[in-house]
Amino acid sequence: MHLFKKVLSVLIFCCGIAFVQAQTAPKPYGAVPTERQLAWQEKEMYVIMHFTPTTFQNKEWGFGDADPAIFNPSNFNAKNIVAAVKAGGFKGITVVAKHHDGFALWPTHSTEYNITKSPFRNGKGDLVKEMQEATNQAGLGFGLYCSPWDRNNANYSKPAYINEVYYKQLEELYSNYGQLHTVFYDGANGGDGFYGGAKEKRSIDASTYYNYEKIWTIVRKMQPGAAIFSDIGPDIRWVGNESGFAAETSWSTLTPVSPVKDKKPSPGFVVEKDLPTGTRNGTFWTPAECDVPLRPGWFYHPEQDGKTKTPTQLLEIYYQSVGRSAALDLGIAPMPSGELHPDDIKNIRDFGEILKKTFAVNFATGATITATNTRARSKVYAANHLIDNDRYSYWATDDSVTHADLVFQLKDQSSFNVIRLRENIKLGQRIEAIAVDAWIEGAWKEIGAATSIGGNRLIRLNKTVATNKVRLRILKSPVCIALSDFGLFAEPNLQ
Ligand code: FUL
Repeated sequence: MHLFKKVLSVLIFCCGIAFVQAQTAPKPYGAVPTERQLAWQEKEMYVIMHFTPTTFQNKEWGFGDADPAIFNPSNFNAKNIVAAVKAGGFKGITVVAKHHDGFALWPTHSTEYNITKSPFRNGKGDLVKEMQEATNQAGLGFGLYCSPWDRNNANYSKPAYINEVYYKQLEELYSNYGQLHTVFYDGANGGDGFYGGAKEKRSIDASTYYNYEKIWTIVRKMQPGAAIFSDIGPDIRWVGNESGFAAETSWSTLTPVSPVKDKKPSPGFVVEKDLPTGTRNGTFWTPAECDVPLRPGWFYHPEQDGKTKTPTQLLEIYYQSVGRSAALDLGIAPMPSGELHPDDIKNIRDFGEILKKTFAVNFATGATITATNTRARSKVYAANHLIDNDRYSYWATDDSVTHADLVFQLKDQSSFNVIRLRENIKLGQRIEAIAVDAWIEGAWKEIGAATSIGGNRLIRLNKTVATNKVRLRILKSPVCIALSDFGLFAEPNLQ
């Protein structure tokens, strides 16, 4: 009787722990994303369009002295551009409303140097509006970039430019062009320019002149849904290069560091070498955006015809950006006619077709999954959440379990060469190392491995694997695991 009582109390105690854990989700780990950042993460790919008088001058950085009369595209049609972008699977379009040359593509009241002084739509045009309407009609997100550096304005580098011109431009743009999904802030700061005819070099202190704290307040107030991109976030960080790749180990958190001791980091003023990797256990949730032009330059140059990135090159970029939990922001550049070059349209479309085919079938769907541990043995955290279509339902382990194995008995013998993992990032970025094995000729064989996982990790294998059983080993995590997605896919040419 005595023994029976003891066993009973142990049993009650264990059930108690299991019950408590079943009721309690894992505690979030470190910095976590906001709703705005979650929405951004799901977008994965969007484009940024450069098209100003600089296009007509065949330059990359307009000096700020171009005659507005040269901005005269004969065949500009926003719908055609949007359709080409959509065919590539991109989910948004950011328009450069003003680049460093200072020319505003909307009828602004802040400067004379704007589209109403050009022949476009007989001086009655608003290119930003045309793009916004076409973008929203196609169901894509709209974003804006208004360069703080302005090589046209006579007052650039003085308070008058910032207070009477730049903030005003932001207010016009953020109130008249619908709900923005992202806004882009660039770190290019000062240098030589036209500056109202002064034609000189002007330097500013990037950490103070623009007063980014004020700018972020304007954005938050007027566009609360817009994810802010800059070298240091606050929502999305620059990845530190314009080649389109995040580091193999890329954390979604960052502790920005200033290049000068005792000064605050700011856009254009940060230790760049930290940006491709982010910071493990960084202070802020600040995942990376990889901005890279489709052609060698951000603007169209006829001599670069034939150098448009091919679908194969774009795929490489995709796996090293989107596949490393970053976003891909691809630069598109209309020709002076206002149209995209036929090669650009074709390569974007073909790239999109490959992606569509690749991710059409998940060979892990319908698998029977066995886990070495499931939190509180509860259905709430069961491994089958890894193969449902909910990005945030997840499999979790008990608090004390920081490595675990899962075996996926696939429904059928399958051939694949892409593996996808996603953590439930609402609980932070947890996992630090994983490996994947396939059951081949009666034994487990390692086929892939990765470090950081985060919101989206794609492992692209060099050859197709054929098997009916796959094992995922979570090797390292500082806290219990919260994984939401496991997928197996095949690129079309390898099927
Ligand atoms: C850079 C700019 O200087 C380029 O001209 C381009 O706009 C790119 C997207 O950002 O830093």
